[in-house]
Amino acid sequence: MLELLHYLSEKPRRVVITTHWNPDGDAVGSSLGWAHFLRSKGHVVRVVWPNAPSKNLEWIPGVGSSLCLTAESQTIEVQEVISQADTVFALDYNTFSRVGESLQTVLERFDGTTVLIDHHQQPDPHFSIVCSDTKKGSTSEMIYDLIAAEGAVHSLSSDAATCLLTGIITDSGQFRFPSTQPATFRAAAALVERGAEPEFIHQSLFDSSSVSKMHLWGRAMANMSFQEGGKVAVLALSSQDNQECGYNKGDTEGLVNQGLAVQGVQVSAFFREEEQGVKISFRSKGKVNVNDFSREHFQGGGHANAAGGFFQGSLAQALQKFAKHASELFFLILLTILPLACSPAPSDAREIPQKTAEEQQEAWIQQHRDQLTSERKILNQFAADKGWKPEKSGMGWMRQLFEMGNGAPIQNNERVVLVGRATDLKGRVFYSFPAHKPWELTVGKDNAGEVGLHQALLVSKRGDSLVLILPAHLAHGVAGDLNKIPPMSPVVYYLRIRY
Ligand SMILES: [Mn+2]
Repeated sequence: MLELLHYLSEKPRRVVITTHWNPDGDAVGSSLGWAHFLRSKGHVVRVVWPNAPSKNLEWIPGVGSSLCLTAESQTIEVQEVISQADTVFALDYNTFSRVGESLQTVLERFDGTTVLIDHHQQPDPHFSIVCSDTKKGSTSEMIYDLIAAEGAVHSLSSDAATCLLTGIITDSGQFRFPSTQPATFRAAAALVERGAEPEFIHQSLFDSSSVSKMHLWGRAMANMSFQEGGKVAVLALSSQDNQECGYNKGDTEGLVNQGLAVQGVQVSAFFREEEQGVKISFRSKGKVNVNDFSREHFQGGGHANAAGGFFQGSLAQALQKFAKHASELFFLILLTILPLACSPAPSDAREIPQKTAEEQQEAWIQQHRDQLTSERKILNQFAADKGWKPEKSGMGWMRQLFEMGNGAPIQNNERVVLVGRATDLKGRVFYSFPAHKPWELTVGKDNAGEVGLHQALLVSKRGDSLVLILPAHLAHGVAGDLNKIPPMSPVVYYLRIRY
């Protein structure tokens, strides 16, 4: 942050401020708020959006003025403006691929200073200056913090204050999401003091619904369905729904939150069918991480509690895929919390005294989550390298069937006899149990064998030949088996189950 303030104080810069595709309240609010401020400090500023903001944002001070350009419709002008700039800001997105193909190409060729200011996870490190804070509820709040750090809040115009408060209100879900902190309210209070009017902003944002929007929301809510014992709400609009209700861009923004309004719901998923596929929004409460889930299954991402996604195919196929994986949303929480139980107290706890216990725990959880994610990638790659397409369980183990047996499905408490070996990912053998010395165990009961092994046996049949890939936490975890399997080691089982 200081690096950026220093950079801006050196001399007036020629600045272009960009945001993500389909700029929302935070993207428009932060880019224009920042633009108004930088202009007042003597910099030459243009705002470039990949495409036009939706209709309910057109009242934001600066929208429609010569300050702003839209890359989709003003391609040549945008190229010119960027080629003349010495500084490009990327606001409210984490990597250039979020701006749409044509603007992305222009930005990637830009050879001046690039500055990222964003609160999304996984910021691209390739910017000249990176201001990333994934704990912040909005980029607009980050912009406010920058201006406050400069000691310049008193110089904010009411237009700039209105822009920034708009971004804070929209991205915090009106001060409701967990990222809403005391600092958020302090920023909001200061912006109101600088002339932003909450009533005007709220009315402009929320009391401007079109008839088509009301009909679409009504239809989606009337058909809302529930999964996972009422913990997951599903909202969906087919192409036919959109056509019949006269869908306009922006009509379904915020609709996904309606699912969370139902008692007991922890995850809301909204699917909207488009020509090219299905656009998906996820929202969650508490520790349920929809960012990981969407990355894994729906080519998307975002924040832990709010993420987007996409599915290539029909609405029915997207819903089917979601139903198949929905239970993982809750397993992922278990996976991140369970390993904590056996973690040693981190030695850096004393070295970072400014972290509260809660922040420390957040950091551990995030660390475990990252470990699990990278392990999952390694295991997926391992299977892909072998040319396998294993079925994947919600818990994280994978099972590749080579030959299906004719025997009965295996039940809990049954005795099974296994022939094969257990290895690491490089094929080094931990244990082998050849035909003359097979391994006998009782399913679901024996201490012998790992959780993942028992689970996989319960979906197998006598006579099956299979490979089972277990991530470390479902094998012997942080300790290893204190014999041949080292700590934190995935285990691969090559197995034949005897009749
Ligand atoms: Mn944002």
